Amino acid sequence: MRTKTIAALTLMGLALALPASAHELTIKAKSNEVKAGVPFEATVQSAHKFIVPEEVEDVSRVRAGIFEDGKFRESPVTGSEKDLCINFTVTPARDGTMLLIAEKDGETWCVTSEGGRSGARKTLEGQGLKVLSATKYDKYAKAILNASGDDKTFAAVVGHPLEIIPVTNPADAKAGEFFEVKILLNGQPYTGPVWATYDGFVTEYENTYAYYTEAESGVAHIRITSPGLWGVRAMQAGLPGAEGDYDSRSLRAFLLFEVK
Ligand SMILES: [Cu+2]
Repeated sequence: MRTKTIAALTLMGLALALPASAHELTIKAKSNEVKAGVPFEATVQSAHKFIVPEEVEDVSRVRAGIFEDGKFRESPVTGSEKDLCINFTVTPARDGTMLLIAEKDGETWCVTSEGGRSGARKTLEGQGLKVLSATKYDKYAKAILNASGDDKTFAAVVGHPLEIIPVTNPADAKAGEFFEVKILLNGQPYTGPVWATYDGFVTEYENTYAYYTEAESGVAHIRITSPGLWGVRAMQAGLPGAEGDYDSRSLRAFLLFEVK
């Protein structure tokens, strides 16, 4: 009886927990013109549909900026309830390819006897809730802008715990051809699912991607099928937790680039 109740609660909890956990963190630039010394505006988005802004993340948990000359230069971030995104501005030191990054230090999401709740396991237990599972969702996004033939900036490794790194220069990406990426999980080759999609592929349905493959020893190939803004996504669940706070950690990564 007790087992059945817990199973039912787990299912109910999962149903409640999944919508919140499936928000994806992406970056969208307001233009494609990169010029040294000229402020460049971009947004951090959180949504279930690719590149359709839906929710303003907690700005205290989001960092965004430019990755240049081997360093992350963080910019101030401002939430916009009107545009449902987080705005930031960077000023590149150089012309050429620019790499923008966004990171979300996720809150712990618990499946409890009362449904999905955010908060550390011990905090919620302290409130008398029965916590069935506690997961921390950390998210990372990179956007490559203004890629060009002789600029290797696109291949920079920024050091995110889960990171998608292009092997193919986005400047060479073409519809009908394969785009190769390298994926690292804590610096080691990642093996697991990879999704990809592009702006406009679908606007009607959530969590719907144009392409699926699996990375083998850190390598995945995505067949590009359209010009436009592309996003490649990988995720890893079940990483070690932190006693009392969360049982496991889940990582999401998104790589964005423009196909001409
Ligand atoms: Cu969600």
